[in-house]
Amino acid sequence: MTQATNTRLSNTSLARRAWAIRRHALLMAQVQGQGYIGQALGAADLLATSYFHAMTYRADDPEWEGRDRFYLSIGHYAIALYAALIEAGILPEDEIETYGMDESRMPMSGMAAYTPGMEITGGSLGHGLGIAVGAAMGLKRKANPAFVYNLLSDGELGEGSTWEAVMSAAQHGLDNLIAIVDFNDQQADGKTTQALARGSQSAQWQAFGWFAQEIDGNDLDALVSAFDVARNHRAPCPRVIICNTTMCKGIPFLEEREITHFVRVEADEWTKALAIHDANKPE
Ligand SMILES: Cc1ncc(C[n+]2csc(CCOP(=O)(O)OP(=O)(O)O)c2C)c(N)n1
Ligand SMILES: [Mg+2]
Repeated sequence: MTQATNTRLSNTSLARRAWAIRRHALLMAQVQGQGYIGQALGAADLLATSYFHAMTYRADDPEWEGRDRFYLSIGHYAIALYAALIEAGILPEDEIETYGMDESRMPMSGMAAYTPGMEITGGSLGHGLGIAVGAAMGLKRKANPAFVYNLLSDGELGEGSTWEAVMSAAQHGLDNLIAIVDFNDQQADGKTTQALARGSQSAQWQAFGWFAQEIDGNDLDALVSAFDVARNHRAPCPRVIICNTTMCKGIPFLEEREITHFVRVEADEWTKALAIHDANKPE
């Protein structure tokens, strides 16, 4: 009989989990010498909070019916989710060296068909929230109490299909749906706030009938509190946590780069990045 993983860790332990997620991602990016490492470093704290505080799942049975679902809209963030799945024991750590290679279960853009724990294929942006709405409706009809989490990016806020899904979730009162927006103020070749996602994000989601919180997405205390509040909120409406994050968080010489959507780094710089990271291991 497998046990439900329902780990509620202290914030010190969560910091260790986030550190380990960043390390797995750095090792994967090093295999290719390039990749979406900025996103993985930025989202590591919200992933640690999802997988080691908020979600219920069984590491040895990733398709267990009672699991909370984690839907990654943004296929290019796959490296970040692989790192979390490795840390959660759903993917084996020794597959890190296959990252992005032919026949690997960890291709650079996430594919549900190949990878345990990767619930949807999300390369074409703007579809994850719509899929999550359908799944949340289905779970309700089956009286399954699981939550559906959808991690979407600030770039996806410029997709009309995202806002159709936002309206639909509110219309159907999907209180089992929690959207997490990684608001890193980058969308490939410029700032999100200089494109379509301007103004108060929480006010916009609230106007559509959602319960919205906006937090520092690299602050574990704020994340834990926001996830708890989102899960326990009473009103019959969907919930969103807008996480303001810093791309490449924790590696200052990468944080300083102007364009961090796809990072290429020389071999000696990966070594330097890992050394900086390892020196900052939490107690
Ligand atoms: C429908 C669609 N349009 C365009 C793209 C090309 N594309 C890939 S990533 C990306 C940036 C999207 O913004 P965000 O996810 O916030 O980027 P990041 O924070 O990772 O830089 C774009 C435009 C795509 N994958 N799908
Ligand atoms: Mg972005």
